Amino acid sequence: MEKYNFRVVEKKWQKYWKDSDTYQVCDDIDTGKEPYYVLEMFPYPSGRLHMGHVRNYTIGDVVARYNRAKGKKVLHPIGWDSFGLPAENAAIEKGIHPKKWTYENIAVMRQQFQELGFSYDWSREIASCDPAYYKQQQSMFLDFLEKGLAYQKESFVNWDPVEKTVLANEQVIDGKGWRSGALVEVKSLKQWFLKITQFSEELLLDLKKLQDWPSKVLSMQEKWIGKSQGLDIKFPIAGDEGFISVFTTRVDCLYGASFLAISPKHPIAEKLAKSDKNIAAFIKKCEEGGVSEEALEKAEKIGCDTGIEVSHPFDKDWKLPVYIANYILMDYGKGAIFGCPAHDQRDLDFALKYQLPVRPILQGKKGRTWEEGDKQAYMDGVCLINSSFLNGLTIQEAQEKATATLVKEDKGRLRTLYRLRDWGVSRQRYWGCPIPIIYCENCGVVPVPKEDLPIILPEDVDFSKPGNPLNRGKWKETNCPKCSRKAKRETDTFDTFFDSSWYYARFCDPKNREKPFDFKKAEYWLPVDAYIGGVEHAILHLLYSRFFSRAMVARGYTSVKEPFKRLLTQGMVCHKTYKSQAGKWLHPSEVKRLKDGSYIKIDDGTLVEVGRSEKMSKSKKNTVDSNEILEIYGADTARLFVMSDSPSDRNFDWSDEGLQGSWRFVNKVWRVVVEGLTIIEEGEVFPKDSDALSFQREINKGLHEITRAFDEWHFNKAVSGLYSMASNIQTYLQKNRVCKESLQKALQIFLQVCAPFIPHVCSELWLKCCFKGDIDWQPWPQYDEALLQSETCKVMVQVNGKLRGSLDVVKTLGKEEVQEKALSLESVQRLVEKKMLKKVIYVPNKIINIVI
Ligand code: ANZ
Ligand code: ZN
Repeated sequence: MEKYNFRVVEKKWQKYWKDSDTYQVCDDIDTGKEPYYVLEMFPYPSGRLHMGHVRNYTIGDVVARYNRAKGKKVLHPIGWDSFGLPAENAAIEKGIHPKKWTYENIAVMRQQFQELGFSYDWSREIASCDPAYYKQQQSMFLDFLEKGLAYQKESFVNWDPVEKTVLANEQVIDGKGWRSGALVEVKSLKQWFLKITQFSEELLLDLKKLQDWPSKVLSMQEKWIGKSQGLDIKFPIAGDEGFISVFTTRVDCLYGASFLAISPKHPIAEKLAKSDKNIAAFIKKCEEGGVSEEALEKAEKIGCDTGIEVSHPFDKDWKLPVYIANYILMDYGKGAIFGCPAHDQRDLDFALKYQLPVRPILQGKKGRTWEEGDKQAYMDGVCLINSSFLNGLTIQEAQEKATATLVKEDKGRLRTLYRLRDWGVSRQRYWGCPIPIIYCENCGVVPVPKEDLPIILPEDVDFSKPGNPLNRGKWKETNCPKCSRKAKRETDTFDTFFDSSWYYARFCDPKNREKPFDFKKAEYWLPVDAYIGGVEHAILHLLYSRFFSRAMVARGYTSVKEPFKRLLTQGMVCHKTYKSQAGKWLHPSEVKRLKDGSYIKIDDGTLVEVGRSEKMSKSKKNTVDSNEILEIYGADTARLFVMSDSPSDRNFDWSDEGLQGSWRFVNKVWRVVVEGLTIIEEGEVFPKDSDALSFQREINKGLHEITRAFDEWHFNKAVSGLYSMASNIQTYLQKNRVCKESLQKALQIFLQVCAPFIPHVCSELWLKCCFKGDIDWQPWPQYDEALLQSETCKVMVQVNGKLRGSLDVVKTLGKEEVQEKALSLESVQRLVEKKMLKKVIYVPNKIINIVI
């Protein structure tokens, strides 16, 4: 038998798909087919396809191919999320222009995608760094501006005082600049914002509609939006007319208050800093380490006494000190809190550090509560103590009573807060979409007129100095569109999340020069039916896209509010880690597994320490090179392997044994089908006997299970279904009376269910079998419900009334066939030999008695 040569076959089909634009879809709306839009989160063109990519894009491709076979008209596009920091870093480190670096990487990755046999409509390819794309983005920004969905305000950035440049959050490492190592400071700049908070409630409520999203993602979004219902409470300042307001969700804890803390950016703190050097120095210290939330979380909790005192709202003689504390955010609630140390860990840490009183006011079971000396806040309290008129109440009751009292006395006001903040989209970076704004001394902030778009990023820029090169060159010098006087361009560019928030809609109409996309085309394709990507995008990217769709609805671009109907967040691709005796990470190619299961370092034979499986990463050297895998095993094996092992939303463990298994399966598919084909072409003709029938039943049952697994996106189950089907066919081929018709039907089904995973080998075999047409356009095989019902049953076999054996038969089998099967049993044959049969009695599905 001719051996399967994936190298020739895969190349051949990839060329065929490319040359014949197999997967291109048109927008003519009335083809009668149902549209189905499959999208994988478009990749950043880093230039290196890693296994996480391979898995992600294979999942999408399997979904696309399956739905095509299901008779849907499938839109399956791809593009490049091609603005961003790594391109700039390459420019700084290697002297390559970001554009050149980006487009070279795109070329490499495009080729790799083609070599994996992904069924993309390449005619729709887009790149976010292409002016044709970002022109529409700039135009959309101007529309948002006009609607009040975009605005400008002062906001804080990370500032590297040595390089004199703004740093992205990811360039701040342990509070220091990534290149200079200088302690990062906080600097205030005017920046552009998108008004995502306008939709806070809607974005929260509509999560309920997303029934085909993983519940984990839904709850992450819910937390991020962070709706809190609480109270603003006024604390009168002692010896002053004014008061300090705090926001609390725990008004029941008021009798446990022992201090107030305000944010370093609170107006009172800023005012004090003007006349008090210590306070000014403290505030400056709080700004070290940058603005990212992570930096704030990590920072040690520190405070500074303001000397101010406030009265307790329930007792005007009870005075509380006011501190400035670094853990209070200015842009949440009132930028101030009351601390209740006994029952809140942060407050307790703070109180212990500054020797503030700790007053337990909540009691748990058996009368327990916080005790002097406890370093942990007491969190199990259910009922109030030490709380005057609230004593004995449950938390819930105390909240209601305290709220009623405060509201009545006009000391408190109910408030709903969202954690969600407006989205700052300005980045002080070069490689991004220019923000279409001009600053004129005369006219102020002037939006670029739409007819002047796109504002193209200049290519002639200098990376030899730190900072944003747009700030240096001539590019920013321009004339005011209103008064024609000299003016300056906005030199900030958009956050790249802006680019990725609407690309899904652009794919519906990627070549449109007039507008972002045509309304009708978007209505036809949107929402995306299946969206596939990494769980790391569970919050920001998805939330921004959900905001964008709403903003686009507000501007009449589309009517679709929820962009992604069904979401799959794939798990990570993991691999064992290896360490040398010297504690250095080793790449899998540097180690060898011995028969006893231990590992040695290949070059010196020393023992290797094997660590647990972790996400593949360059730093731990536990990566596998996708090019190498494609070279040695081919695309089908790689595709099958990444789909086979675990459910797609779980982590996946890479193992050589697993890879080998997939390789063997691809070759088995080839062997089984070629062998079957030989029988069909050259074998004798046999009728559909009981073997054939039970074979048909097995295939039908397999088809049913595989189809269900596809529908439920349980791809690993589908793969194991393929394995069983292959074995069933193999077993049947070994029979000596093979029914050609049944075999042919089985082969056809088998190839079709395998094709979404391993399209190259299946396309080739389909052609070899002379089944009509391309396998891609074959309707998904229908399983037979009736056949599914017809389970097998056990029939007892008697000779002259004595039990001699039993048979497993399909319930629908007739007497003749059961008789034939019974007679072929060895135990029966011995007795019957050449004797005449007097009579055969068959009680269907129960018993057959042969009388001799
Ligand atoms: C007193 C208290 C006692 C609180 C207690 C909590 C536990 P969520 O649910 O996230 O809205 N808080 C309010 N404004 C803050 C700010 N600007 N920066 C930091 N923390 C702030 O959280 C509401 C709680 O977060 C509020 O309730 C307040 O502390 C704190 F045992 O008030 B609480
Ligand atoms: Zn002007």
